[in-house]
Order: sequence, then structure tokens, then C-alpha cells
Amino acid sequence: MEWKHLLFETADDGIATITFNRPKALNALNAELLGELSSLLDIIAQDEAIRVLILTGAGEKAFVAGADINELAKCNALQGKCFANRGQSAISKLQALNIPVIAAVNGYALGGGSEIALACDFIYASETAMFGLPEITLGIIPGFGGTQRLPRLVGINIAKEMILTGKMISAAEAREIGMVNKVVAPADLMGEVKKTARSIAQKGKVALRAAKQVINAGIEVDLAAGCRMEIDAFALCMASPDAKEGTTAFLEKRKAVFKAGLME
Ligand code: DAK
Repeated sequence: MEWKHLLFETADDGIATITFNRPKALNALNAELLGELSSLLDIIAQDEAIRVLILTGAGEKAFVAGADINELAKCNALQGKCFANRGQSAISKLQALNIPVIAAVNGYALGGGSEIALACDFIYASETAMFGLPEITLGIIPGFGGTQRLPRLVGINIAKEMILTGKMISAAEAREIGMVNKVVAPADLMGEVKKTARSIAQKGKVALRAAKQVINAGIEVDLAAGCRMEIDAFALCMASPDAKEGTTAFLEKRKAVFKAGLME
């Protein structure tokens, strides 16, 4: 399938990459791109061969420089609602994907761009990346979950400072506050992300899915309820051939080879 504003690649090792591809507008999110993203995520969710998804931006300057301000400026209330629906639908699908998703932030990740990265499981960034939620400078607030995901990740005080000032922070600062896991030279970014993606892709699918689901669901509830969820997720893993293979491989002093399917 052809996409106008996205590039989509899949490789034999089960790693797929979506590249936001509007480099002349620093990959800003217009309604059409958000619609494409939502449709592509539906396809990815159904594709059992994809083990890990990477998101990145085309060109050297930007991951995503936020919502397309040209479109935003012209929106009436109804068009704003349509934009919000498309965006929130895409971001919810991203967070709900069963497979791990890594953001490879290669430049500006502003507004909706930071929010997309925050909806991924974790972020690696190039040294030149800049993060920020500048919505306040446009007279609005983050609308793709930034007011919710950022405080959960970095703490309320740091999130409030970023959202209320709208100031950008460097990749190094983002690493310091725990928003970003790793910062590398721009030329090394995709290599590092793919190395981690391949390491994850070799793990058992049932355990990966269970771990992601229980972490995401557990953060929304109290500790005791989260631990109860963990018990069920653990039991599901024990019922899978992956647990048999993983423990047997250890005892046989060999590397575990997990099958690609769920219940093979
Ligand atoms: N939208 C449209 N075009 C953009 C853009 C954007 N967000 N960001 C950059 N561009 C375009 C520029 O207009 C310029 O186009 P030409 O003039 O060449 O045609 C080209 O990309 C290169 O940008 P610059 O010339 O500005 O490049 P610089 O290196 O000088 O500056 C910059 C880079 C990233 C600092 C600067 O471009 C910038 O400040 N960009 C805007 C960042 C921003 O404020 N983004 C929007 C955040 S607000 C909602 C949910 C979510 C949202 C909204 C609603 N609902 C639920 C309804 C999200 C809102 C946001 O994301």
C-alpha cells in the first residue's frame, strides 16, 4: 500500500519502521498524515510477522515538529474536532499495540511530535534532538495526551515547567529527566535503535506482550491491583511454549529459540 506522508518498511527480522515523511514541513502532522497513521497502525496490529515497530522522521532536522500550524490556524470547531479524533485515534492505537514500539527521535520532537514519542514504549534520541510542548505559545494545550503521559514519565513538577513555559529541552536534558533512554550521535541513532529492536525481537512473543500489557495497565491502578494483574500475566506466560523453551534452553546451556507464533 502507498502512503503519501509516511514511509513504511518491514524487514525479515520482524522489525518494521514508520518514517514520518513531510521533511519540507519538518514532518508536521496534518489531518491526512494522522489518518494514514491510524490506518497503517490497524494493518500493523494484524500482522503477526512484525515483532517490533520503530518510528522516526524523514530528513536530518525533525522527528515531528508538531501539528501542522497552517491547518491548525484554519480549523473551525468542527474541523478541530475531526483533527482531534484522527490524532487521538492514531495515538491510542499506537499505545495499544501489543508489540514494543521505539521512537527514534532524530531532530525536533515538538508538541504532537513529543506526544507521539511519549506514546511509544521508550525513546532513543540523537544528540541534535530537541523536545518540547510549545502549545502554550499558540494559546492551546497539548491535545494528544501530553498533559497525561509527560507527568507520569518525568514527574508533575518537571512536566508543568515544560508545559507552562513551552520551552524546548535538548536530548541531554531529556535524558536527564528520564524522558529519553539513550542519546547517541545522529549517525548512530538508527543502528542503536535497531540493535535494541533486534534484541527484543528475539524474545518470546507471549512474554513481550504480557510484560507490555501489564506495565501499561498496572500504572493506571494501585500497586496491589497491579500485582494481581501480574499474577495472571505470569500464568499466561507459563502456559506458553516460550516458557518451556526459555527454561529448557537455560538448563541445556544453549540460547533459547522462541517461535514466532503465539501458540505454536
Ligand atoms: N507546522 C507547519 N509547518 C511547519 C511546522 C509546523 N508545526 N514546523 C515547521 N514548519 C515549516 C516551516 O513553516 C518552514 O516552512 P517554509 O517556510 O520553508 O515553507 C519549514 O517547516 C522549516 O521550518 P523553519 O524555517 O521554521 O525551521 P527552523 O530551523 O528555523 O525552526 C522549528 C525549526 C522547529 C524551531 C520551527 O520550525 C518551529 O518552531 N516550528 C513550530 C513548532 C510548533 O510550535 N509546533 C506545533 C506545536 S502545537 C490537538 C491535538 C494536538 C495538537 C493540536 C490539536 N487537538 C486534540 C485538536 C498539537 C499541537 C501541537 O503540536
